[in-house]
Amino acid sequence: MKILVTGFDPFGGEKVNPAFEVLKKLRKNIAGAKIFLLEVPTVFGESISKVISAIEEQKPDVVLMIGQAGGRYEVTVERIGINIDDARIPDNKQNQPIDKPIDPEGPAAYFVTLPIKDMVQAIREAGVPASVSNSAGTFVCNHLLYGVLHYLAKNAPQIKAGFIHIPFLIEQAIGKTNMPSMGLNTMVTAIEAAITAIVSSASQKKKSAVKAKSTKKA
Ligand code: PCA
Repeated sequence: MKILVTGFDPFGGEKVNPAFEVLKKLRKNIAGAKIFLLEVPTVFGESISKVISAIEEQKPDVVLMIGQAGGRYEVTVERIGINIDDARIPDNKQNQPIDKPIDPEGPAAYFVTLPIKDMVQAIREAGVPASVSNSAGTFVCNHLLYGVLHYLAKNAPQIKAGFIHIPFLIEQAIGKTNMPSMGLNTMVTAIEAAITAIVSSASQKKKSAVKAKSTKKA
């Protein structure tokens, strides 16, 4: 199994993005899956094309995207990507779309195709607070999530994809009053637990498919 894990670069005046910091510390083999890393620019449009090129080149089985959600307390596994760009701040190339559909011809939303509840449970069992999130926002993270799900639905529905938002790192919270934050190693533990859940749910599905096949024959 090949898993492409992506992380955004810093934006909005931050010196780091926890997503990219986590990427650098991930093990390259998790629960038997090979991990491929990709840094993604926090830019509308470019973020989607960069991930799609990597998908076409590497042909992964799973795409797991990671982004920073400053202000959140937990690791949050996103459920849905919606067809709208509505930027509160400019991206890293000064684009600031307001109320603009990502694809005017596309459906309103796509559900993530990864086992989000299993991922949340695995992260919690690894000792890290986590929950399902029903909105990835309307900035570049949601844009990328929708864009990738839209591309895969049309071109490669066998490839599964999803998104995890992580809080600020502890050092990013310094000077921001009452701002929640999380340590880097804790975030790495959470992401590795989520990946382990993805791998085991895929192998369970495979097993039950084989079982169904042999039952039919008998
Ligand atoms: N978080 C932003 C975009 C890049 C990132 O890491 C977001 O939540 O949209």
